[in-house]
This record gives sequence, structure tokens and C-alpha cells, in this order.
Amino acid sequence: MSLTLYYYPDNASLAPHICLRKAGVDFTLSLVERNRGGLTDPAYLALNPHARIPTLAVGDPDRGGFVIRESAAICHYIAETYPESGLLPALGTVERARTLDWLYFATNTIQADLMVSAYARRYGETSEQIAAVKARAADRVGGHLAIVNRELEKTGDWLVGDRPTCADYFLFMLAGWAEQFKIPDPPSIRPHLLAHARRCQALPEVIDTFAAEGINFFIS
Ligand SMILES: N[C@@H](CCC(=O)N[C@@H](CS)C(=O)NCC(=O)O)C(=O)O
Repeated sequence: MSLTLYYYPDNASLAPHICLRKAGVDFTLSLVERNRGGLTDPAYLALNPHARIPTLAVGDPDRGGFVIRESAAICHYIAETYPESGLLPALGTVERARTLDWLYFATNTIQADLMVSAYARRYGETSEQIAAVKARAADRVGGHLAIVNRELEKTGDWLVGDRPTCADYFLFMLAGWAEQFKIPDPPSIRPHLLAHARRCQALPEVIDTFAAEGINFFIS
């Protein structure tokens, strides 16, 4: 079945995009013009009523295909569908369980607080409230990244095993946002996270993804 990734540069579509390139499959990239009404476009809302980026369409959703609308779920789906990609360790292994544990920590904890910080205006009314929400959430992200930094100190190059998995790509995406959002304790002050980001930036699938999206690496 055909695969179409609806994306916007450096949005939550980034990790799924890297996974597709790592899997080496044919796919179509479709830009959601989020600054020009793309998220209120009825055609896009029909695919993704959550009005969020990304969406992965598998086949034609009107003709027996389906969509996946959560970035971590898309990464998980690609990994399961193309096991030879190594995006996840083998089914039933401890390594796979640990990789999924990090993938879901990344989306459910780090990403969740990053989103609160980025969209703080949705969580407060006055400018003081909004600033307080933004700062508190950013602090929490710093704490979550400290946990990952400690883990990478133990595990070495990658979160689990001796090759990058979808959890590494997801973490890399979030580290990029955290750096760009200028949280108080950014990834670049965490040596193991910084080295991890540099390792990710050197991977061909990551280089190709950034080139295709027209974005720059966040760590020099
Ligand atoms: N949990 C979702 C969150 C997706 C999300 O919030 N994407 C952002 C772009 S990075 C978005 O579409 N924001 C638009 C909005 O919140 O109005 C996922 O990871 O796929």
C-alpha cells in the first residue's frame, strides 16, 4: 500500500520522516501549509480531525486504507511493518520492550511538557499565568532530559543496543525542539545527550530527512 506522510518542517512529523527513510521504502511527502490555513483545510481535517501534524496515510483512506495520527504510533507502525529496518529490536525481546519504554517516555512525558511550554497560551489567561506555565513546563522538560542523559551515560551510543532505533530518532527530534525553545537547561549542556544528537546528525537517514525538509541541524 502507498504511504503518504503529511508533514511540516521540524514538526512532530520529523521522527516519522526519519523512520521512513531508514526503512528505505517509497513514500510521498505532502506539506501541510500550517501557516496558511493548512490545519483548518477540510480535506486535511477529513484525514486528521485532531488538526495536528503529522498524519500518515496508508493506502487511500477512502478505499480501504487508513490513517495514523500520532507521531510515536507512526514510528511504531513503520518499525513493525518493516522489521528489517532495525527501527525496533526483535519482537518479544527485552531490548524491544526497553525501546518502546523510551519511545513512550519521549512522547508521553518529554513531548507532552514541551507542547505545554510551546503552547502555554492555551493554559493561562493573563500574560503572567502564561509565562509561569511556560517556565514551569520548560523546567520539567529539563528534568526529563536529565533522566535521558543519565541513561545514555550508562548505555553508550544509543538508548538501547548498538544501533539507533525509532526511540533515538524521537529523542533527537525532541532535543532539537528543546534547544530551539531555549529551555533553561537545554540538551547542549548535557554531555551524553549532546553526543547522542551529534551521532544522530551524522546518520544518512537523518541528513537526507533534514535536506528534504530544508532545515538545519540545531547542534554545531
Ligand atoms: N501528540 C501529537 C502532537 C502533534 C502536534 O501537536 N503537532 C503540532 C506540530 S509539532 C501541531 O500540529 N500543532 C498545531 C496545534 O496544536 O494547533 C503527535 O505527537 O503526533
